[in-house]
Amino acid sequence: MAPNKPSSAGCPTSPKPRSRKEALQRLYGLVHSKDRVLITIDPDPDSIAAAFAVKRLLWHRVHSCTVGIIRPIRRLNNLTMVRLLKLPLVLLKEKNLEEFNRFFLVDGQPAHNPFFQKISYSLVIDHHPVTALPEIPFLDIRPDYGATSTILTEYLIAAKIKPSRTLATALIYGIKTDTRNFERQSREEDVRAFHYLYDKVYQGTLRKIEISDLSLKDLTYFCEAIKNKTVVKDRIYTHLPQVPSADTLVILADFLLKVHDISWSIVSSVVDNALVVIVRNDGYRKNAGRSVQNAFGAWGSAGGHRAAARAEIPLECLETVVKTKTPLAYARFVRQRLRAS
Ligand SMILES: [Mn+2]
Repeated sequence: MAPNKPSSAGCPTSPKPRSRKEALQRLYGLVHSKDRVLITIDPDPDSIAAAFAVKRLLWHRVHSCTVGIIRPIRRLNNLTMVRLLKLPLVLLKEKNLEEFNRFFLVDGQPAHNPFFQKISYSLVIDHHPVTALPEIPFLDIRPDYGATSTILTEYLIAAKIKPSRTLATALIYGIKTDTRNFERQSREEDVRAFHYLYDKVYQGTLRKIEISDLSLKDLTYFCEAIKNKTVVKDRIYTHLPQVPSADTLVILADFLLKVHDISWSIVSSVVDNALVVIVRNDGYRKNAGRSVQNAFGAWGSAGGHRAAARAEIPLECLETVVKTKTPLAYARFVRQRLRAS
C-alpha cells in the first residue's frame, strides 16, 4: 500500500458534543454492507475496548468486522481481560491486510507505529495529542479525554445501543486503566461514561482482570523477597539476585508496602547489567523521588514522585563503589545510600 500524504493543517479533528449524532451518521455513511472492515490496534485495555465498541456500532452494517492487534499481548491483566471476556483478536501480519477493504484505527494515530503508517485509514478515533495526519475521511481526536473508551461510550449512547455486559466491562476497564482510576488526566466525560457503564459490568470479572498481574513463576520471587528482607524501623529492604524484568520488582515493592507499620519498601535487583532500585512509600512525610535522586543520582538515572521512585544504575558505573559484585554487596550499597539520604 502506498504511504499516505500528510494533509493540510487545520483539518477538523473533534466534533462538538451536540453533533455526536451527526458524527454517528457520518460514521454509518462511511461503510457499505459488503465491507470487510479491519480495526487495527496497539493492544491495551483502552484500545481493545474501543475497537469492540466500534465493532458493535457496525453490527449488521458491514459484511465483517475484525479487530487486529499489531503485536502479541504480554501484560497478564490484559491477557486475563481477553480470555475472560472471550474477545476475538487476530494477530496481524502484513499479508492479512489483503483480506480487508476498509481500515479503522482507534486509540492511536498513524504516526504512532510504522505498521499503522502503511495503511490507508477511513477512520481514526483517538485521545492522544494530535500528530501530523494523512488525509482521513473520518477523524475524531480529543486529546483532553482520559480514554478512547469514553469517546466510544458516547457514540454507543448516541446510537441508542445498550452495551452488553462484556462490552461494558471492557470499556470500564479501558477507562480505569487509562485514567489510572481517575488519578491521571480525566474529565467529567470520563466520569460520566464510567457512571453510565457501572451497573452494566460483570463486577467479579472486572475485579479478577484488575488483580491478575502475577504469573505462577512470580510467586518464587515473593518467597525470595520475603526470605531476603531486612527491616530497619519503618522500612523494608529486599534484594533479589535475579529477576526476569523490573516489573517484578514493582509488584514486590507494592506488595511489601501493604505491611502494617511499614512506610517504605525498597526492592532491588540486577536487570540487564544494571542495578535497579524500586522505592514505594506512603507519600506522607518524605519524598521518595528526592531520596532516590540523592542516593543514586550520581551513578545513574534516578527519580520519581513523592510515593514512587526508581533508580537504574549501569553496573560498570559501580565498579569502584561495589567491589565484590555479589548480591549481598549490592544489597548493602542500596541500604547504605538510602539511609544517608
Ligand atoms: Mn487510550
